[in-house]
Amino acid sequence: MKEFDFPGSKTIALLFDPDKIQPGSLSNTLRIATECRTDFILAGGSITFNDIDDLIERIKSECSIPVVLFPGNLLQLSRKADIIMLLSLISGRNPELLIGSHVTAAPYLKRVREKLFPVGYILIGCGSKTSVEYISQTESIPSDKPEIVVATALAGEMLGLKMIYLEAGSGASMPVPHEIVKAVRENVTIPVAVGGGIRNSNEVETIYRAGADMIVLGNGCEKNPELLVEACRIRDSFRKTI
Ligand code: 1GP
Repeated sequence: MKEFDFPGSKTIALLFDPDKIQPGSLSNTLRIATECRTDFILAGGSITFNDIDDLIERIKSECSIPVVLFPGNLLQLSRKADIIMLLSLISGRNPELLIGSHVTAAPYLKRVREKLFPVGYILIGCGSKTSVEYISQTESIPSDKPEIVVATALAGEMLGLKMIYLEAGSGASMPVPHEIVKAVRENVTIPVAVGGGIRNSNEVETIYRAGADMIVLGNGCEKNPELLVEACRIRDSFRKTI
């Protein structure tokens, strides 16, 4: 397998949910993503109407950006991605999402061990209830309780997870507060990814400044590709200062 510097420092990941892609716009978004050197494409979503394999094949046929599987459920398992996030929903107490699904998936994933990347997935309550909260049947951590987020992230690191993903939820009314990103960054040594509800360049800059390594932008970039272009420009300016 080709070695990817995953997640790297100051990266932008563009998330495609197979159920939310606008017909006809994927090619254009991928062209823009390539032009602005988007680091990763994430593929996944909360429910499954459309086949994840089809989406990954299409992305790979149209661009060479590494594809990262971001599976919302067992129907979204695929060995076609370059990297597979093995997500543990550590903010919740749903045993299926802490170990049950992993047991079911392990024999299937055994053949692609080199692609696996274990991630501590932490939901932060940022406004109204999100799809991921409802579908996972878990409660997010309130955004005014940074100490609980930090303790959860620390536990994830101590258990051997390789990245913490702070998730406000797709379409969240506001992103994860920068104070939370900063508190987690100061307490764990593994990379920190942040996603959900990021809609403008100020938010991208604030979240990077708070210490995020990876910023995840969702399908909103299809409607507003300028956000992706701006986010990559901000990433480049942060990289120059590292
Ligand atoms: C969701 O973090 C991602 O898992 C992206 O969210 O669609 O709100 O950008 P948005």
